[in-house]
Amino acid sequence: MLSAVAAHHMKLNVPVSDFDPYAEEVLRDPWPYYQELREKGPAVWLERYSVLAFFRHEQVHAILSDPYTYCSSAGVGLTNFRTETPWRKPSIILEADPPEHGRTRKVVARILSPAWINKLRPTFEREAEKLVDKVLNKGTFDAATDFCEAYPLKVFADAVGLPAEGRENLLPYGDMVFNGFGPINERFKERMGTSGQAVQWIAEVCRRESLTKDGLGADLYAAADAGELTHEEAGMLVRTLLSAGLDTTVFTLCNAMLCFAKHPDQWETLRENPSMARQAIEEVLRYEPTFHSFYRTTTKQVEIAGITVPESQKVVVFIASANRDAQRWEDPDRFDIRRRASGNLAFGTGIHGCAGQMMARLEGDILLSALARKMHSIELVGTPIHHFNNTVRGYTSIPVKTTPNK
Ligand code: OVM
Repeated sequence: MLSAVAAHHMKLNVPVSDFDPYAEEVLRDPWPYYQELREKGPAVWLERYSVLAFFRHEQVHAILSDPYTYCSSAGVGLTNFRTETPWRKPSIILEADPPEHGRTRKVVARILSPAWINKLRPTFEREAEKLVDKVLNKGTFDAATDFCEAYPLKVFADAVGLPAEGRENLLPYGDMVFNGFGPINERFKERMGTSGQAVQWIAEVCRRESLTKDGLGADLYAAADAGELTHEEAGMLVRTLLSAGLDTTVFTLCNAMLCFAKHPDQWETLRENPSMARQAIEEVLRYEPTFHSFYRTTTKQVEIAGITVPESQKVVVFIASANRDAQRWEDPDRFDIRRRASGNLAFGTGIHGCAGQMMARLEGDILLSALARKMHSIELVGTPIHHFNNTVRGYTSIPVKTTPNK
């Protein structure tokens, strides 16, 4: 007799795989797995988790562009909020559907719009200069902790309006959030077990009284005063900024540093043309995206790439794999800052596309241009230590040696 799982994938008529996106060897180097899975067909049944997985750019893009069929309110992780209890109160922007989503998204989009955040540019630039001078002075340093963590923990946390004390809770909290989009595995449980204090601290600093009067947090509460949100919702959206805004940018900066340490010719190109910083960041996001996968849940039976997907089915899209799809990118496994990398799916796409992407690009652009003007070379002097997380990829340590420009 067929097992229920085997019967399920046969009904869907798609290849089945025992691929585990959360296994250590996959997290360490997912790229060969993604390639093999893209080649299997437009969709693959992951029997371990009973989800339908998409690895090609075409379907990933199509799914993210249709939020009515592929909804977020049942959770954008493996956990189905209709049948299981989420580990924290669902996000009122990420884990919400239209029309409710539109109201919160509109406010967040405004405070993170280019016009709004460009006010931050002078401060971000000043802090970048200071930090770059400091590490170049040291010569040998840990790019992950001394540089990639230090910058967002200073400038982004300041921009939100957080107190200086307690910021060591931010990365552990984010780590829990991003582990929480995967299965309730040992990795998640271990983090949960040690992060009670971080949850407590986050709840505390989301309150209006904890925030400065002139930050993004205060802007959210001002939107509540204006009647666009309730005050409780403003607090929930501060939690969104703190959940989504730190680990992501820290790891993206780590990935950028490692890309350039490993591709000195590309560093040479950027150093000769510091104005290429923004497009360089875009290629880092394509080639080594921080966010790897998230989920949607079907609201009705739907046909995609000739497959009939039943209602209430969890589907997982591998945005990182889409970024290396040879059907979409020429020579996808080559890191090349000269290519046109826009259209990559590192920030997702559609109505849930990253609301903070302009902030992320601003941080990356400013740091990379400061480095390009001041740093001659960067070289690994030890083995980077990978940070294992169910959803995001980054590092806890990147030992480097740099030389300044003459
Ligand atoms: C949120 C949230 C948390 C993590 C990530 C994210 C990528 C949003 O709490 O709304 O977007």
